[in-house]
Amino acid sequence: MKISDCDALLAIDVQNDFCTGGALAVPGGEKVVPAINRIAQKFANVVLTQDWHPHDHVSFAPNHAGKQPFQTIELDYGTQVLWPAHCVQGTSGAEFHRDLDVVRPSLVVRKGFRRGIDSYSALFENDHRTATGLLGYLRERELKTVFVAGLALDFCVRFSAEDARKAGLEVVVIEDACRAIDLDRSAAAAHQSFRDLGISVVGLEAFL
Ligand code: VGL
Ligand code: ZN
Repeated sequence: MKISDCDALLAIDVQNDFCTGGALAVPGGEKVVPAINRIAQKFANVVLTQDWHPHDHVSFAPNHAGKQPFQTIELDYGTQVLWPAHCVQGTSGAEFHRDLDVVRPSLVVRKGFRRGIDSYSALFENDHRTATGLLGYLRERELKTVFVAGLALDFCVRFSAEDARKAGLEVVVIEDACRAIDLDRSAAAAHQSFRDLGISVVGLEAFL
């Protein structure tokens, strides 16, 4: 695959809490780190996202009496999965994995920092209206294709890829550089959505 200056690599939420031993560990989450570091060498434009919640965030199960992690609640913007408390602002769980290359990226987008709304996507929060600013950045920088990798394939990678595609960008998900939570077949649902929306899925061999 030939990478051009109009391409961006978007590495989603490669943070301690999504890796082994973390508060919301994604199976094999840390395995994306060497893959992302290697691929990032090929890109002139690398963007990181960082899930960045206040301790009283609406998506945390412990903030809802009688609720357990992975149950859902209805909020005014729709159904919200309740998660274990994770990626709390300023904690070590919210830091990037220590081996992630944080030097090459030119932008870090924090998301999920409003108490009352979750943000899976790097572009829009879960109300699908509140912008993070990343779409404006991509447009102003005239970046046309977004390669997406990171955690978790079936939540933040999926929502980011969908929003970028719906905004008219070309989107390529680098499957081997992602890992899924896979709640209630959510990984299969993500793949179906990628097919429906014309989002490409490639493996690491595309970058050899
Ligand atoms: C994520 C659940 C809650 C993710 C973030 O990065 O996929 N999932 N917060
Ligand atoms: Zn989160």
